[in-house]
Amino acid sequence: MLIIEQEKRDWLLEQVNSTPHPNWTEIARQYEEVFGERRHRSTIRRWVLTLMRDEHILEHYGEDGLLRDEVGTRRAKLESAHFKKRVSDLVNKQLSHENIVDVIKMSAQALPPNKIRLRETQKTTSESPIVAVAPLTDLHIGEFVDTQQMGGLNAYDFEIFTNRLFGWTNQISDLCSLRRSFVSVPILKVPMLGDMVSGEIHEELVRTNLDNVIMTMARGAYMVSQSLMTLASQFEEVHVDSVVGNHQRLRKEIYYKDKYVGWDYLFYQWVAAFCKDQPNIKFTIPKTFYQLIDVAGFNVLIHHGDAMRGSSMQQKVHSLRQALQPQGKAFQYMFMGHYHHVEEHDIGTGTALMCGCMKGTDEYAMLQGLASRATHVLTFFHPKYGLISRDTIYLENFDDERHGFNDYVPEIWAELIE
Ligand SMILES: [Mn+2]
Repeated sequence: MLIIEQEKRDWLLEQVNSTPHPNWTEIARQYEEVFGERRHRSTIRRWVLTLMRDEHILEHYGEDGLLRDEVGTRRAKLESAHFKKRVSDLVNKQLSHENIVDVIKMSAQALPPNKIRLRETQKTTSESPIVAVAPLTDLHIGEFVDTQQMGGLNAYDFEIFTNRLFGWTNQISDLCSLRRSFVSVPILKVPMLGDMVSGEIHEELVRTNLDNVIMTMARGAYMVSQSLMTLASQFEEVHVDSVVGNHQRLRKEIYYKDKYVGWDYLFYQWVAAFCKDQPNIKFTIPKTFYQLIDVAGFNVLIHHGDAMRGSSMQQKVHSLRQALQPQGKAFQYMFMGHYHHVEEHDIGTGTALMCGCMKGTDEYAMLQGLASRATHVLTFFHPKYGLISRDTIYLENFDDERHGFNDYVPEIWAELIE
């Protein structure tokens, strides 16, 4: 139950009852005008949704119902804290991370599968189908970037993340349709390159994150699953290959042993669990922090990019090649996240590509002189010519476009999909 003065309560409910599509930015602006308090639009939205829920319970179950709900909510919060502590305990005791993964696989209900409706190409002039590669990286879900401190350069919260993800989904779909006017695109690859949740590796993140890392991970995974399920209906196959980032780690200190143990790894497991009934999505979630994936016959090395710290890109690529090549793991391309911007390096056989970032510039990046836009890339691979094109997707374009995902998260996650 939300404790808020009656006057504000009535005013807020009045605003949303008068329109089927409330404009939260506008309501937040008017709220400040009427009550003289500045509240972020995501806060206003959360309040209103809670108030509407309370009203609904009161109407159907009376005061007792509200009380029961309050008790249930508190219990769920305690359980969430308890679960978090158990995760840390398990990890600290070096017990098997797989136990947690098993719990996720058993407890998560899958989203209902989507029908696969391939948009057939009318007449293709090219014999060889091409492969689309759309990395998802550095979502930093749960991080809050304050637009006021950023001077309006960027803003980030859960709602903006969801809007950007929805826009990304639609643009990937559009850009593939464009190609389909001349060639077929049966396979979509979505490498997930790490830093999916904000995590708690810095004190300032612990202080300013929007919610605890457990809820963030589950809600974020639920949104990403809906995005993948939407795309899966448009391709014969969708391959999701993942590597973990550096923000996923459970402790502030940097560790290299058991690097897979952390929030990204669990996030990927949640996404896979939500998508398990969709027959044409295949997940590869390894414990290694790099993967060689086959794209139209080319070897693409994917990793987060934090291993490339220090010396120049050319040197790092060279040493990786020297180590991997004798094992028959030669790579022609390399895809990374971590750098939070898009950049290409020619590495002789192809490209080392830094694939952007969903969060965009934050306070840290701006003050370190690393400002850039929130971008993602979409690339296409031809079986003979390799990477033949790269598109850039500017994600801030979707900030104010209301997404179409289901973002209602009940207190009990098992009821997530209803
Ligand atoms: Mn990052």
